[in-house]
Amino acid sequence: MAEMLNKEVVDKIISTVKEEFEKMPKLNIMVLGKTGVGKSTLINSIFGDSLVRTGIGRPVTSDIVRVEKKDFPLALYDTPGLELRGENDFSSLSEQVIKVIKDCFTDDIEGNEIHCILYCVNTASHRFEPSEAALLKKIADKIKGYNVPVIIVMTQSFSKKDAENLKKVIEAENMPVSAIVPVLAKDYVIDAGIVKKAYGIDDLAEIMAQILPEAIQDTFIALEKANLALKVRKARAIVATAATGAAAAGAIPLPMADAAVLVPDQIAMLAGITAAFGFPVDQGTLMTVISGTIGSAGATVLGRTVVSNLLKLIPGAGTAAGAAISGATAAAITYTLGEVYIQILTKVSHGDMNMADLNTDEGRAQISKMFLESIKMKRKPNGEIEE
Ligand SMILES: Nc1nc2c(ncn2[C@@H]2O[C@H](COP(=O)(O)OP(=O)(O)OP(=O)(O)O)[C@@H](O)[C@H]2O)c(=O)[nH]1
Ligand SMILES: [Mg+2]
Repeated sequence: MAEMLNKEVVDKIISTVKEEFEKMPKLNIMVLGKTGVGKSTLINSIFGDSLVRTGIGRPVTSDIVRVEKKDFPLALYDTPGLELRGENDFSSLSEQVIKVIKDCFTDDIEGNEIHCILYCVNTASHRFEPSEAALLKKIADKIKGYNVPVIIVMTQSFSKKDAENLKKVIEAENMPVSAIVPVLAKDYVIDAGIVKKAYGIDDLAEIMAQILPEAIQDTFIALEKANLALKVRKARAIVATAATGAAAAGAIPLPMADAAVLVPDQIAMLAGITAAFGFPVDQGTLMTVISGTIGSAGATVLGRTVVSNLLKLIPGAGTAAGAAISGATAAAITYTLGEVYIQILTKVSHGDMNMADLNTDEGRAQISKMFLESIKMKRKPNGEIEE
C-alpha cells in the first residue's frame, strides 16, 4: 500500500516538475567581451557547464553566436574568440549587438528577446579602455527603448585590490549600467598550495534575479547554480502560499488522511520547490530525490497508520482522528512538508546529504526524524512557528 502510494505520488510530482520546466519561458542572455576575458567560465559558474559543453551554437551575425540546447530554457548569445583591437572592431560589434537586440524584439517569435547583457571586462588586464566605454555607451544608448539591463562583470578579479581600483575607474565613466560586479568565477591557483577562492558569482546571481523581468525570474532561479539562498527564498514563498491555501481550504476528511497530506496542492508545492532547486528533470535522479524524501516521509510519517499519532503532536489538532482535520492542521502539515523538503534539498545541494543515502534505512530514519521534530514545534494557524 505504502509502495503504491509512493510510486503514484512520485510519478505525479515528476510529471508536474516536467510540466513546470516545459512551461518556463526561455531566458536569453547576451555575454560580451574580448576573447579570453572569461565569458565561458562565467556562464559555467552561473549555470553549470552543461550548456557550454553540450549546447549547439548557431551564428546569428558574423561575430555573435546563439548557443542553446533542446528542451532547455536558456539561450546564450556569445561572442567567442572575438578579438577587439580597434575602433572598427568595436563599432562593428556594437552594430551587431544592436541588430540582434532589435531583431529579437521585432521578430514574431515570442520570448526571443534578450533579457540581460553581461559585459565582461578582465580585471587582470588593469584596463578599461576608452573605446570599451564608448562601445558600452553606444550600445546602451541605442537599446534604451528596449529596456535590456546591462551588467558589467569584472572577470578574473584575483586581486580584490585591483578590482576595487578598476571598479572606481569604470564608475567614473558614469555608464548607464545596472551594476558593476567583480567576480572570480573559478578558484585560481596562484602557486602550488596557494589558491585564491572563487567569489562574487552569488552576488551577481542575486543582482540578476533582481533586475531580470518578473516573468523570467523563476526560470533564472531554477537554472542558476550560484546562489542557493535565492532558491530557498523562492521555495519558502511557494510553501507559504500552499499553507495559506490549505488553511483556507479548511477541513480535509480524515479517511483520506494519507492522501490528505499529498493532495494536488501539496503535490504542486513539492513540484514547485523541486523546480526552484533546479533538480534534473531526468526521471531516475528525480525519482531518487523524491522517493528518498517525500516518498519515505509519505510512507513512514504520513502514512495512514501514523497520521492519527502525528495529529496528536500538532497543537490544536486535538482528537480530530475519526472526523476531519482542521484548516489550521492542514496548513501545519503542508508547511512542515514543504519546510522539511526544503531542508533536505538544501542539504543535498550543499553535499551534506548524499542523493544515494536518501533511499537507505538510515536516510529514511533521518528524514522521518526531521519531519517529526519540525511538526512538533508550536505553530500559528498559518503554519509559522510561534516564537
Ligand atoms: N582560475 C580562473 N581562471 C579563469 C577564470 N576566468 C577565466 N579563466 C581562464 O581564462 C581562460 C579564458 O577563459 P574563457 O572562459 O575561455 O574565456 P572566453 O571569454 O570565453 O574566451 P573566448 O570564448 O575565446 O572569447 C581559460 O583558461 C580560463 O580557465 C576564473 O575566474 N578563474
Ligand atoms: Mg568562450
